[in-house]
This record gives sequence, C-alpha cells and structure tokens, in this order.
Amino acid sequence: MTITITAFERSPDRGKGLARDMRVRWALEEVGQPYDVRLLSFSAMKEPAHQALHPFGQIPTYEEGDLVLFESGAIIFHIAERHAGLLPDDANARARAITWMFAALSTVEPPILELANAKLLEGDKPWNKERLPLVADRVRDRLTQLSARLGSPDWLDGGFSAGDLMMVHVLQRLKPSGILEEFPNLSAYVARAEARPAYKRAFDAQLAVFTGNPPTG
Ligand code: GTB
Repeated sequence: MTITITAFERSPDRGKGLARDMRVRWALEEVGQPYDVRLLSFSAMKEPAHQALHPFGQIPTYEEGDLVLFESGAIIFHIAERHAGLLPDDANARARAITWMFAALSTVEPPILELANAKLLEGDKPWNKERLPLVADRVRDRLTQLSARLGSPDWLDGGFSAGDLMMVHVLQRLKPSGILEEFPNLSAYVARAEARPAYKRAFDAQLAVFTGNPPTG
C-alpha cells in the first residue's frame, strides 16, 4: 500500500532537515519502505482538507490506505511496529527503546523547543536577554543527564533503534545554538546517526525540495 506523508513546501530551515517530516522520512528509509510526499504551503496546512487529516493543521501526516496518522511520535511508532529494523525483537529491549522515544519527545524536546521559541518568537522582548540564559541552562541540565547516561556506547540501549532516531532528531534542533558541542559524546552520537545511509537518503530527499535536484540512485 502506498505511504504518503506531508512536508513543508517551503521549510523555514531551507532543507537542513529540522522539520519533523525528516524523522518520518528517516524511519521509512531505515525500514526500506518507499513513500510519496505531498508538499503543503502554510495556508494549505490550515485548509479543511488538511485539517481533516491533522487537527492542528501541521506537518507531518502519514497516510496508508484507510489509515491516517499525525504526531511524528505516533507515526514512527507505527512504522517501527510494522516493519523490522527500528525496534528490537526482545520484549524488554523493545519496551526500553519505546521508553527512549517517549523520553526524547516528553523530556528532552520541551526545553529545546523552549530555547528555539525564546530566540525566534521573543527575541525582541526587553526581558529576553535575561530569560535566554536561564532557558539555555535548562537545556544544559537535560543534556548533562543524557550525556551521563549515554556514556561511550554508540546508541542509547544496545543497537540503533527508534529511540535513537527520535533522540537524534530532537538534539539536531540544538545545532544553531552551539550547545550540543559542549557535550562531545552527544555530538559524536548525532554524527554517528547522520552517517547512517538511511539518514543520508532521507536528508537528501528533503533537501531536494529546496534545491530542485531529486536524489539519484
Ligand atoms: N508534535 C507534533 C509532531 O511531533 O508531529 C508537532 C508538529 C509540528 O510542530 N509541525 C510543525 C508545523 O507544522 C513543523 S515541524 N508547523 C506549522 C504550524 O504549526 O502552523 C517544526 C519545525 C518547523 C521548522 C523548523 N525549522 O525550520 O528549523 C524546525 C521544526
């Protein structure tokens, strides 16, 4: 059955892979599932046709036959449940990998988003100069804990999993801040993930939306 996802027609990051369709593309590449992409303008995302698929008028969505999903976490969990390659077979290891997906979305991503929003949406506020270091320190606190837990292994719990995919994509949002580089093992973790062939294919595909050069091969 054909899988169709939605993505920005014009992403504000101009193809740096930070928008959340990237995580879905990457998961589909990891499990070897082909997919189509429907590109949406900001206004089309708020039209009834898209809001019928996504109640909040956002990307990404995922369509597969009668099934329509939104929320990148739910989409990646669905892909990982139905195809081999992103969750271990052992039940306990699988539960731990899923725990890392939730940790990425519920515990690590919120302070990172708070920092991004503080820069993007509140930069002109007179109190921003005082608030920004506080928000950045909350990110550092989380990264200190994550860095301690990861230690020197390649991945968070055994082999690469959907938990790593989600965590890496969440951490990538920090790149413009320079904070990730303060944690060498986390920087290396992100670089290791970016070296995966599936990541590169997904990255090239989302970049092609901006360059107009479809990936070859
Ligand atoms: N919780 C949802 C999920 O995980 O799927 C959040 C989805 C979401 O935030 N979608 C964003 C969106 O549609 C795009 S990814 N925004 C438009 C709107 O809400 O009207 C967030 C994003 C956008 C741009 C960058 N960037 O350019 O760096 C990074 C991340």
